[in-house]
Amino acid sequence: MSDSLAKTASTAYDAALEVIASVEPRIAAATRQELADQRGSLKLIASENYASPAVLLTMGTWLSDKYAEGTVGHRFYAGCQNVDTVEALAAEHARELFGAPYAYVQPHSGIDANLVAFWSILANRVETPALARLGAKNVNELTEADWESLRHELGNQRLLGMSLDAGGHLTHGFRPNISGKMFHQQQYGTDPVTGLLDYDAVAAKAREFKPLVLVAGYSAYPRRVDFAKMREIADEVGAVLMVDMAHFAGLVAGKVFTGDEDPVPHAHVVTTTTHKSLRGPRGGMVLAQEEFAADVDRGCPMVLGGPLSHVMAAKAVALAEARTTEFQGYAQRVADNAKSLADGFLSRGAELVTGGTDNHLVLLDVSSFGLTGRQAESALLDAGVVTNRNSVPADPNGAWYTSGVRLGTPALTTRGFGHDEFDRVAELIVEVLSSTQAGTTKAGGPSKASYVTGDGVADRVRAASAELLDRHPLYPGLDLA
Ligand code: DSN
Repeated sequence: MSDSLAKTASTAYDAALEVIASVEPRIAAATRQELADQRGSLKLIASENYASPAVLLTMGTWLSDKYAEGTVGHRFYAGCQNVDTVEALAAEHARELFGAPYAYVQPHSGIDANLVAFWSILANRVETPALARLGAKNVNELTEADWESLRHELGNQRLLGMSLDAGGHLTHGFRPNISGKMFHQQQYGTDPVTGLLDYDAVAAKAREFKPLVLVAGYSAYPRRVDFAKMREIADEVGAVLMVDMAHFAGLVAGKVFTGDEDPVPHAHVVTTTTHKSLRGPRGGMVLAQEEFAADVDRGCPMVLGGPLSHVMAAKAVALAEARTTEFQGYAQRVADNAKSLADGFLSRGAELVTGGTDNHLVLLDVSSFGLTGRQAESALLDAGVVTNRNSVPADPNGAWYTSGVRLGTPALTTRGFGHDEFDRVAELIVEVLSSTQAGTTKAGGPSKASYVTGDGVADRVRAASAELLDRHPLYPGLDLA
């Protein structure tokens, strides 16, 4: 952003916060404080980023006030001409950026996008053939007996996805999640020795289980996936390949993942968020092959509430940004920086799941420091390093305490961090974790939550982080007290 635009943005935010403060000053204060906090900490949460002021400003408008259920040119409300413009533009940018035949930009989040994908797959592969068989145009025409039988059929489909502790997402068939309840589910994991995806094992499971849906994608797997291979597996068993690229959409958009690593040409349906490595507003999106377009289009109002028009507008702005060569450079730096971070850990003796990374994230196994993920996450937060604890494969500490900490490079790369800064970040993290010890419970046993960090370490690391952060200010030129 140029100096003069930064000045304009500062004025815009100051004015906006003054207006907000006139109604609820505590909200204005918390909003200002959030900027100060984000500016003052090392944000390493792999699913977070910093959207541009243009993206953020787009969300604060009266587009929010419009109901627009339906799709472009086919709404359940009058007066949607400007929402049509916004949604059509966002979808056009998405199609062109990703080379997708079809894009649906209404989902409010990644989970919503996945629900729309499940819905569209069930509609396309189960409901439509059943209706054709029964000679009905839609479910309203079915007899009660046929409707009961169709509901039974819809509710008895199979889904095979990556397990949560191997790096998959809750919505990939984790039993307590709706995806694990609406489908008969099985999960594939990673190789117990290498921690890597074993495509032969996935294929064997798929042959045995014969899922309707094979889900690929991850939220905590530090490696790339061969989507051509996943499609071969899906085709062999007659499954629909659904890829959740929420975490790595920015690396696909930025052409770091191409060929077999680009899910869009290989999957039937691709879902994503727009706010992680893609660096847009908080939201979701579905890309699909033409055969699924009509079913995905019925996402709202059959699965989703009314679209957030102000957020769709911000998606259009972010997608326009992602179509630039500047964004491609950013995406490559995200991946390069993740390697620098991983190398920084490995050279200091820390253990990483899979022994490294080739995407945007690193999964640090903190059991070698004698800590749970929860203790490590808290000790790091005390030192101004914001991470999130995460399970490692076959985690003995479960999904709450965990044995891992997940770290991602998208946010700090946006600030301008490079190799040297990420090496230093690894050094600081190792310093905190090496000087932290697990605490004890009231009964005197080992605690999974309490911890003690060596005297002065957190303050020293905070000061060292501040030097890095000052070198690469967040939203430079944005002058807000
Ligand atoms: N919240 C996302 C993440 O942190 O990966 C998953 O839903």
